[in-house]
Amino acid sequence: MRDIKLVEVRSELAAGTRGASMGIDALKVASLDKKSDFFTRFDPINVKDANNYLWRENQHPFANYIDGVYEVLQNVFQTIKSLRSQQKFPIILAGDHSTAAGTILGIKAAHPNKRLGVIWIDAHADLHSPYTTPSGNMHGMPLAICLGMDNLEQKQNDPLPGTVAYWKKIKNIGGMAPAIRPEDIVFIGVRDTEQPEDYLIERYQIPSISVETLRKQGVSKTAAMALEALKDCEQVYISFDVDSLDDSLSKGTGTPVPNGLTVEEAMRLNKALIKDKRVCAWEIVEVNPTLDTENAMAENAFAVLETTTHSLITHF
Ligand code: 4U7
Ligand code: MN
Ligand code: MN
Ligand code: MN
Repeated sequence: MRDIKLVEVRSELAAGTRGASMGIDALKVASLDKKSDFFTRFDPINVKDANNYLWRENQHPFANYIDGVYEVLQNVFQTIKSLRSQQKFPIILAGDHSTAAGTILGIKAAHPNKRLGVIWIDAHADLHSPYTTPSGNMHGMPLAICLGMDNLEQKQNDPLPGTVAYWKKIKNIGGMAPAIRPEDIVFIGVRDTEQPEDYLIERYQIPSISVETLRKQGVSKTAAMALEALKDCEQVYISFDVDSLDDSLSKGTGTPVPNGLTVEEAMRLNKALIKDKRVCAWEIVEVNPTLDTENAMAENAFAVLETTTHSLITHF
């Protein structure tokens, strides 16, 4: 049996549009509208956010609100490290995707000798650093944080010294950087990347399974392939950014992208992946109800959350 702990992080600072911190509550509204008892079954932990930074001026071009993001990531890190040390299985509901870095660093800190693989289901590769980001939004940076990669070969920006100091501190949360190796990442559904990210994917041969390939070969084979690519990893973390879904199903997220997954595909994919015994945490992020109509995004995301959790509970 898995000892599931629900973790809520109302993160917001690292997204480019406002409102992702309300995503968790939108998921709860969706569950009520669907008459689901999902949220009665868990007693969630609330991780402290730093959304008060939004009322101050951003001091950090190329890494917006990195001072606040650093606080949130430290809080997520502590929570996940402690849960994993107690052998709990965290299911994390978060606003912006930067929190995934805190989760990954926390998993690694609890079990530093276990090689950690990451399955990243997203329209984006989230491999930017302050030196390469086109937007300054840190939800595009969590994997670079965990890899400890600045990608200076592809440098586009000159962040301020104060920003660089925070970036170093963030990469070193937990003091065991880097937490993952590039060959231990698998992308699924990634279809909107920039040149500096393409460079890293190519250079490190990071496996990336497209929506088209998933459709051609089927969901089960895709899940098996992703897990096989991580065969040398002893623990696996799955991160699900709702913009992996097609833009027709994900208007309520900050960066919708065409040609994405259907809800059915996302449900079957996560359901299959989470049955692997090495999977030790699962995360869903980036629902933004302020961009949505009639909470459609949260309803789609909730369907994925409920199905995946159900698969975890019934399988183990
Ligand atoms: B998400 C982007 F330029 N790459 O860095 C950027 F397209 O967590 C998007 O995957 C990042 O939603 C999206 O701003 C981050 C952009
Ligand atoms: Mn994305
Ligand atoms: Mn993302
Ligand atoms: Mn996103």
